[in-house]
Amino acid sequence: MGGGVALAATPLRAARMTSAKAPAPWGALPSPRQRAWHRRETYAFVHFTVNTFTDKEWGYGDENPALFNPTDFNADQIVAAAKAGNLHGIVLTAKHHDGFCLWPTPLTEHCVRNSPYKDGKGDIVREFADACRRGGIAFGIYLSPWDRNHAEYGRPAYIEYFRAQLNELCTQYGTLFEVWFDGANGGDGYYGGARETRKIDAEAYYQWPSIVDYVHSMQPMACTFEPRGADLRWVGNEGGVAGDPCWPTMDSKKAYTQSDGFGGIRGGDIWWPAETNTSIRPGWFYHADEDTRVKSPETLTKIFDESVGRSTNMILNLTPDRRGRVPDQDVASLTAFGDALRASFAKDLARNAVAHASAERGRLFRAANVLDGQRDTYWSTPDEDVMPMLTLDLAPGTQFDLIRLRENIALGVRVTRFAVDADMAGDGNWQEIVNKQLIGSQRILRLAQPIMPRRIRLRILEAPACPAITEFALFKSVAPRLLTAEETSSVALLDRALLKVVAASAPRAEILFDGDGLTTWFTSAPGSLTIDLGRRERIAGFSLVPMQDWSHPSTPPPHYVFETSEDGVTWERRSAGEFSNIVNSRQTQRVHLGQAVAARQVRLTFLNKSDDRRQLAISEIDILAPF
Ligand code: FUL
Repeated sequence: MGGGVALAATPLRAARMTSAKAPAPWGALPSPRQRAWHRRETYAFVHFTVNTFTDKEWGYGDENPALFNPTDFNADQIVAAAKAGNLHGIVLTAKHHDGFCLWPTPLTEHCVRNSPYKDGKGDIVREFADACRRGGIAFGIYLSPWDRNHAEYGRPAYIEYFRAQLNELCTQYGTLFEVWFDGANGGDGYYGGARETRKIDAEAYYQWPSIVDYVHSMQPMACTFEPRGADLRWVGNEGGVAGDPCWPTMDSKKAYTQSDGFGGIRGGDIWWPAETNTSIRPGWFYHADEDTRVKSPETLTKIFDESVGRSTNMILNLTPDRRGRVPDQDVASLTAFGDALRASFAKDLARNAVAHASAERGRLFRAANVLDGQRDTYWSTPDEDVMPMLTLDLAPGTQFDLIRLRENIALGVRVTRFAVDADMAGDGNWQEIVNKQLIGSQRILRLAQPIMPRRIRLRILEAPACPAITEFALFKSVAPRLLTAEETSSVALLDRALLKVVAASAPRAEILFDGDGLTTWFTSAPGSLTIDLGRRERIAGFSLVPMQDWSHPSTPPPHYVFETSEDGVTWERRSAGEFSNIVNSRQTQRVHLGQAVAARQVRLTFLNKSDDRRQLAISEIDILAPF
């Protein structure tokens, strides 16, 4: 059992094998804090601040702290939602780009101390830290380096302020597992009243390695995110997908592009693994009009496969609402996703298999180690044997569709390419079912359908050093429960099925309501659109998704006029203005009327004051209901 085929023959050889030394590490290696981070696999982001109350994604920095007023904040509810979704930690936006601090810091007036929340005596960071500890999950913080409120942003005094903020957060809230520094940095903002654009050279301005050292001096196990010199890198997109493969190594001497972040660099000289981030909704903050756009448990499972399954960690953002709670439909999706994941990985079906290998390094490194559920025991081979094979003879009836492989990353990433083969009838007729690069901390392979072979084997096809495989596990997936219509429905938007275009400056305007962000309505400027709501409604405003294709020569509409009518004859102008930062950021735009109005029809006019020759391009429009 587990002994090598031709090994352990003579006492002399057996003695040599038992005392065989561990293989030498190969290539870049993770630090202890990175090794601990790799084991966390899935955790939550929480975006919650003044933006939650202004319905924005990026605050300008001039928001009144009095706006921050959750009516029923409950950190334990948010922790419970995270745990339902199998998320083992929370990274909280202690300060987003608008500069508002969720903790009562003496360093600025722009903080929760000056909000109505608990009469200015509240501390949201502490409530999260305590709830995480009570719930047995880890806690970390996001601190935006960009601060659109601070008068000194861009000058040396702001760096002192930023470090002092870090000092407070790293010394007053217990152990942190992660400190997140956002790459979005510099642009227009309030800046203490200057209301101007400030650009910085981030590397020179922050001196990131010294900030990373500063964090580690206070929080030795906290992994810092993103800038060069940090423990973790960005995966290069916010869609929740890592490259296949996504090497945990990078090249310290080369400039770093987004696509390097996606795939990593095989053989790179530094261990700088990717964290894969995405939000459970389209935005990072809560918007009532996204209540129907919560990612389904199936989508979350796909994100899990394409992040954790590719040796990265998954950070899934949750968006507490104005009460200060994760909304019901998000909890339903998280629970269905988490339940399916827990059930799928509950039982390793390979535990009763018999493992044998084409070579073993000795008894300490025998093939059976891949079945013992221990991360520090592993199968390895003599140094020169870099393309061995490990076979599992399965108990009859073993049916599975998930394969999980793990390397002992303390010894580096050793396997470059591997295959998995199945012998369905046990007659030596092997079929290759997987052929991939990279195992790393964890590789999960989901088969299109369950199989029930007699034997399965791992073949190392390419490697610069002998393998160190800690796990070869098999599971049978459990599909997430289907959510009911009630669990996913919302009241924040008018029913799109009732909306009718009655006049438009260009054809095909119906595709604005097709729910498909990839279809686009083009019109020359000024464009206009009259929509019949199907019946008299109370409405609170509208939202607009601009086209996302940056390579297209058209432009999102920079200006709008919004009118309503109760009879299609008399019109009232309700709002007009500029969409903030639409041309550069292409975020969803939301226009809220001061108070809800009755209407049967709405008319939108889109202007492009700067360049009338370019076509305007819009993907989606919704009419907001009062909430
Ligand atoms: C981005 C930010 O600009 C978003 O607002 C959000 O915080 C996301 C996680 O990172 O760069």
